[in-house]
This record gives sequence, structure tokens and C-alpha cells, in this order.
Amino acid sequence: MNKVNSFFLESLDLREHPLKKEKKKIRAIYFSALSYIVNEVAIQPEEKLYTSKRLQMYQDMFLSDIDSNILLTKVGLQVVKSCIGRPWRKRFRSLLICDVSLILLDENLIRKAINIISNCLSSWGKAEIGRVIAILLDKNSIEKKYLAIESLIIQYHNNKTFFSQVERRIIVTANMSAGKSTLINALIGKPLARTSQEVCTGNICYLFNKPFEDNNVHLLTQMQMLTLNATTEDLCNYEWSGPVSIASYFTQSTPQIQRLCVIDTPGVDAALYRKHTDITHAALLKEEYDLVLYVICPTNLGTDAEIRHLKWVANNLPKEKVVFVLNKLDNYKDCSDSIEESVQGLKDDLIKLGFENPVICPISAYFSYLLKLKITGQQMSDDEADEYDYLSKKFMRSSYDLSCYYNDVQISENESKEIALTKHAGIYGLEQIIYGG
Ligand SMILES: Nc1nc2c(ncn2[C@@H]2O[C@H](COP(=O)(O)OP(=O)(O)OP(=O)(O)O)[C@@H](O)[C@H]2O)c(=O)[nH]1
Ligand SMILES: [Mg+2]
Repeated sequence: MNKVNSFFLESLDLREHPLKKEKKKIRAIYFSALSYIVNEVAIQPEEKLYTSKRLQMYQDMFLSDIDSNILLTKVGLQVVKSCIGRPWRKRFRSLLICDVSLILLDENLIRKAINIISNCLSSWGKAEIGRVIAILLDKNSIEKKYLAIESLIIQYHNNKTFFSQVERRIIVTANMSAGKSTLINALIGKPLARTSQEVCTGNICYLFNKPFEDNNVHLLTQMQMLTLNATTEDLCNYEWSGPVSIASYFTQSTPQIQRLCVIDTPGVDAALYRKHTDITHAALLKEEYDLVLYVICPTNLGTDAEIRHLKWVANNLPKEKVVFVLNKLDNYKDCSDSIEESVQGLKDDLIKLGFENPVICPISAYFSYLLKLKITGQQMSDDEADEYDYLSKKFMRSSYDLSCYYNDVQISENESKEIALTKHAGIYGLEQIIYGG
């Protein structure tokens, strides 16, 4: 069971950092002071794993145009220990405290770091940083003169508020290729879980929400291989030798920030991949979760493989936690298929299997995913753009309006077409259930 620490979930946006506008020398001295302090207090291996990556992010941001880091480290030690009166230090002390706090996150470590800084200061300087600490750690209101560091203070507070929430955990299961990973990508609004027409997900993948968008995807693979700015290539190439964790900001249909962990699992019926079934069964039995999303592809309804997995779920899992997702409804044709009949048919089957009053959520995970790309202004491939155009027309038709299968989802007249489509495509209603409706 993967319970990651706060470091892995942290959002940190350095794009507007006040130091970026400074001269090379100032940036170099500042970074050496920052890394010196962080390395003095973060000494446990797990702390170091994250703080070293965070420092790397700062280094990439501040020093990409400067060569020699060995020299800089020496300067850093000297600056922190002795040169009290230099003009840059007064200006940057409060900034240093913010950055140290954003890297260390843990209040005990932050207080240790503040002690190191305080020991270099006069009593006037100590009082000065005391005010910043009170804003940061005790949430005193921000004074005008600290407006330059306000965005960093807000980032620290947003992270802390997020970490203090209880995490909701959702596990997703299905036969192979039912669209589990596509559904997860629709929930996140980004292509983070690997999808394919062929057998794809090969092990457990934990996907965690982050407090706000900073455009950084975190990836932690087996063997503690950690990256805090994973590329599309990184996400496509890791080995399925064990569970994988990914953290990123999730774009929801109705903006609200909640801690969520979605657990992707391998499909259970791939004849050549028996191990996948064992991995998924073990996860379904041992993980802690609030909901199980059981994804069903209509073409699998009534097949031996589907009935087998449904029976296993009915016999082994708490039935009241299972929500059924009838996926790929964009493939339906008005002339030959009936969504209503499929939903009713599935309901009858589930009741026979012992699910008393099954919750069934009809959806098109793929169109929902495209909608999220559209809403967040992300690039679509040519295929995706064509499919988006076609499906947005299809889902505006009343026969594909899936909102009627969800409680409390009403289309309002003055909302945008895209928001109306999230209701028609099913993702809006499903998110209400997932986020605790
Ligand atoms: N038309 C349509 N295709 C979908 C939908 N959801 C998923 N697919 C497609 O179905 C195929 C399998 O999707 P995945 O999300 O990889 O399925 P999975 O259940 O995670 O598969 P495994 O991990 O191999 O068990 C991909 O080609 C998806 O594009 C949908 O809502 N509509
Ligand atoms: Mg998958």
C-alpha cells in the first residue's frame, strides 16, 4: 500500500520567483546559502532524496546560465556564517526563509533551519525574520513590505492546507482494455496513466492529486527512482517491475481541491499475463479505499470473463463500495444501440450477482479526457482534434446526454458548451461521486 509523504505531493511554482530578475552573482550566492542551510538540516536519507531534487529544481531555475558550482558552495558557507552586513542578505533573508520552508516542509526541520539563519543575525535581524516566520508558520496576516514574497508564502500555506486533508482513495478495476487508464486520465485531465489497445498497465500505479497546478509531474518508481519533473518520455518508459507512483494536479469539472489517490490496476483477464490477475486481486484485497470503480466495456457484457470478475468482486469485496462505470458509450449508434437498455440489462445482471442496488455510471472516458484537454487548453494530436469535433457534436444530441443517469446533475442555461458536455459525457456526475458526493 503506497502512502507517500508530503514531499511527493508538494506543488511548487518557481516561474515567477523574485530572484529570477537578479544578477548572476546574487543568484549564485543566494543558491549556495539555500543549499547550505537545507543540507545542514535534512540529513535522513528520505529527506535528502527529496531535498536534493528540490535543490536541483532551484539550481535549474537560478543557475542555468552559470557554470561553476564547486566554487559556489564555498561562497555559500562563508556568506551564511559570517557576512552579516552585506546588502543582499537583508533583502533576501525573508526570501531565504520562504524557500527553505518550501523545500523542507516539515515544521521541525524549518525551525532548525531558522536557527541556523538566526545565529548569523543581530537582535534587530532576528526580530525582522521573526515577523516573516509568524506570517509563514503562524499564519499572521501579510504586511505590505513582504508583498514580494507573498506568492511563496501562499504556496506554502496551500500545500500545508492540502496535506492536512484526509486523502480519498479510489481503486479502479476491470478486464483488460475496458478503459481503466483512460478513465483515470480523464479524471486527472492529462495523459499520465499509460493507455493502449493492447494489454497495457502491468502493475499497480498510484496517481496522487497535488494542491495546485505547477506543471510538474512527479514520478517514483520501484528502487526509489524519483523525478519531480517527469517528461512524457519518462512516463512512457518506466518498467513495470513493481508499483509506480505519480503525482500531478488534477483538473476537475467543478474546481475544488481535494486530496485524492486513484489506484490503477492491470486488467484481470489477459490469458498470457496471469500475473496481472494476481497483482490486481492482491491490491483489491489489501489496499485501503473508499470506492472501487469497476469499469465495464459494453462489448464485454455477459461474457465469461466479465461474469468471472464480477463474481470475484461480489464474493471478496465490500459490495457497498463498488460503483460500476459503463464505458465507451461514444461507440454507440442511435440506430442499433440503446444506452438505456444496456444500463438496465447491466443492473439486472448485477442484482442477480448480489449487488442489491448497484450504482451505474454511464460514461465516455475517452471523450471526457478530450474535453479536459480542451478546457485546460492543452495540445491535441490531429486524431484527437478530429475526434473531439465529431464527439462534441454527438454528445450534444439528447440521446447521448448521460447526465440523466446521475443524481443532482442539471444542465444550466448560462454555462459554457464544454461544461455542459462534461455533464453529457458522464465525467461531471462521476466526479461528484468520486470526490465524496
Ligand atoms: N471509443 C472509446 N475508446 C476508449 C474509451 N476508453 C478507453 N478507450 C480505448 O480503449 C483502449 C484501452 O484503453 P485503456 O485505458 O488502456 O484500458 P485499460 O483498461 O487500462 O487496459 P489494461 O491496462 O491493458 O487492462 C484504448 O485504445 C483506449 O483509447 C472510450 O470511452 N471510448
Ligand atoms: Mg490500463
